[in-house]
Amino acid sequence: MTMEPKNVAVVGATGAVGTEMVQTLEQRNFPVKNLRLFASPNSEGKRMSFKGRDYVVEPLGEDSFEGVEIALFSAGSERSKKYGPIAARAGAVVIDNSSAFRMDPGVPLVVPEVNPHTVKNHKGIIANPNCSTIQMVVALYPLHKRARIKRIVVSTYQSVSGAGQKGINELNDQVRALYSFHSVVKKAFPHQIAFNCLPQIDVFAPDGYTNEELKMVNETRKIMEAPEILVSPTAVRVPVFHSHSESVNVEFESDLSPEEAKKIISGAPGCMLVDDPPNSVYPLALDAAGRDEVFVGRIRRDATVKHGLNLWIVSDNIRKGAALNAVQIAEILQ
Ligand code: NAP
Ligand code: 3JN
Repeated sequence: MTMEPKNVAVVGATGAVGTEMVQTLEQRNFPVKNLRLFASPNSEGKRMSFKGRDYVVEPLGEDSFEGVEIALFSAGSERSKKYGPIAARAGAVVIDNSSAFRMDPGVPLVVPEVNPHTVKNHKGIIANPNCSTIQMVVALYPLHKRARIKRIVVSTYQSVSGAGQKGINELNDQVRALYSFHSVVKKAFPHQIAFNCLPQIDVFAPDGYTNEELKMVNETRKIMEAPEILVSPTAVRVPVFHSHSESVNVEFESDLSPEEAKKIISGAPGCMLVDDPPNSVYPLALDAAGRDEVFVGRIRRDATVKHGLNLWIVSDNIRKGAALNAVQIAEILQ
């Protein structure tokens, strides 16, 4: 089916996610009639390239969306809350990367490999899930369809690019500072991230979990349409530039052998099995960077519970965790 060219806007185009969105639209040859790029007033006049042409970044305003048919938002939840409904009222379908609308019952929360059928229910806004949730459900949903998941215990190892360009800069700057005996400056993270692991992503809720962890609980249930699944998360920031890794322990309702799980993952949309531990072959953050797939390995039985498996899941958080997932949603809309 040929896709009708659309007027597309990218809001937050100069950021880590926005830049990747523009590249992903180009790489997937998304049919763009006219492209508008929006960011903060600081970026006004900046030039970005798309399909060999230069585009000028414009400051975001209430009148930015006239004629826009698809608006990809990645400028933070405050901008989404304010400008998302304005864009939708102007006739655009908003695909929002922030948490602003994810748990709104009237807004589809979409991972194309899991619940593409929910896209059609949109009323102008579609939400893109959190990166840590996306890669986990892409890998677990095909296993859930076979053996029904009861409980997930997940620990994440999240790269600094999840905190945007400022997170990438901070790891870079701190490593350089430490190797030249300068003092370390901390802004993007609550502690030094270079040569460290921080068990805090975002702020703590009263129950002791961080917002990042609560997103994994609530979003997983909504996307998989399985409110009964129990999710016990710990989200950790690690000194890695790109890709999030996850250690995932799953309890199923019925038995699922590691061999069958590997077979299912091998054929599952968006997944790639990388699992040959004796030869030290398993998913790695460095290998996943810049790739589209969710990589799954170290699949093994957890003999301490009735029907348990352990897995190691790795994916590029800015790509499948944000930009690619959003562009895939736009492709479904066509
Ligand atoms: P980033 O690198 O800091 O980029 C932020 C973008 O927002 C920049 O383009 C910035 O423009 C723009 N912006 C900031 N204030 C603005 C304003 N007042 N008006 C218009 N544009 C404004 O952050 P990022 O990593 O790309 O993430 C951006 C957002 O995407 C996050 O806040 C989050 O909501 C979402 N996100 C989602 C996921 C996910 O898991 N799906 C992952 C990461 C991020 P300037 O360059 O001009 O400042
Ligand atoms: O820290 C990460 O690895 C992912 C961060 C995502 C993020 C960062 C700032 C604001 C989000 C998100 O997508 O949930 C938000 C937000 O929109 O709340």
